[in-house]
Amino acid sequence: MSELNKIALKIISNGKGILAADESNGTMTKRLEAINVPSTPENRLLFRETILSSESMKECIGGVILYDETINQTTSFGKLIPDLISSSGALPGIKVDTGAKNLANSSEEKITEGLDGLRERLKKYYKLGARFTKWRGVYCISDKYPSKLAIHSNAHALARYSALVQENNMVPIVEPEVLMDGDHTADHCLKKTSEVIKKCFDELILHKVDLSGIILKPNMILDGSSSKYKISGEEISQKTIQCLQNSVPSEVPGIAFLSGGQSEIEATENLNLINKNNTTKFIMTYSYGRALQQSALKTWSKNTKDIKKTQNIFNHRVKMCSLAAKGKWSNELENK
Ligand code: 5MM
Repeated sequence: MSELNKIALKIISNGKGILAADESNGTMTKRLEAINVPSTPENRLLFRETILSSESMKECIGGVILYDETINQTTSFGKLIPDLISSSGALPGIKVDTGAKNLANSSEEKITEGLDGLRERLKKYYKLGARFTKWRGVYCISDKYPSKLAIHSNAHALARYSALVQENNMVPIVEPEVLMDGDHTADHCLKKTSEVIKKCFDELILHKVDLSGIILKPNMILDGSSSKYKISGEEISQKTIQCLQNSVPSEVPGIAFLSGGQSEIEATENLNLINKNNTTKFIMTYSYGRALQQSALKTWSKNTKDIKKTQNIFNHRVKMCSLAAKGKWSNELENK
């Protein structure tokens, strides 16, 4: 077993998953302004140190993805953020892409940037404690999109990123996100997501990436958010499993889904069904941003000093997701 494989398994085994707390300052500002909290470095830190100090971190979170600002911050009680994460038994991770920009010659689509100077940045992040990283490719979906150009160029970038990350002894999270926006059907999502993932693996293999030392972070197979169709959770789980079974090489240790705009309950319920019906050998867990933090953020905004109340909400959400990662979640436990 390679060192990278061990790290990947440590992050995602035994019902553990990933907390995606890597919102860039732009995104975090939108989230905080929506709850009438000024987006200052201090407030961004305060919310994050509150949830990162929660009890459920120990049992349910294997890794936390951070943004550059956060990995360099020290909590109000004097602990470095990466040390706070490690003290709960989880591994600190870092988002290393610099965002999705318009793709030349297909400007309605995006290409994720950040390869320039990446090798040097990775060394700096390793010293700060990071043991895994994240890069997100974003694909819009419609009759004509994602184009071959977007599928190819984002896969190429994800592979170059992954090779550099492994060269620096960290596990790359490979995140190709086919967005939920649109009126497409789940079958169209299945077709396009499969194409996107297959191309990512073609490129990862070409770039000699050790597939046993990565974690794939895909979207689930869903109807578009404005589609008139709404398939059942059972169908979501079956189509998602079918997609991954047919497009992910067997060496990959596990899959950690993004929530992509699903509600907290939808993301939990769908993950639970995926695990109940999982016929693959892949571990299937969560790498949620919004679906782990939304309620906690709302509660926190009402009284930022009531740390316990925010932590209780976060603990419940994380525990429900952890149960779902084992196929043991139920509505009764949700509402208990
Ligand atoms: C946490 O949000 C991340 C994106 O932040 P920026 O857009 O500000 O860079 C995002 O990559 C996230 O890690 C994944 O999309 C999963 O988050 P969700 O909310 O979809 O589970």
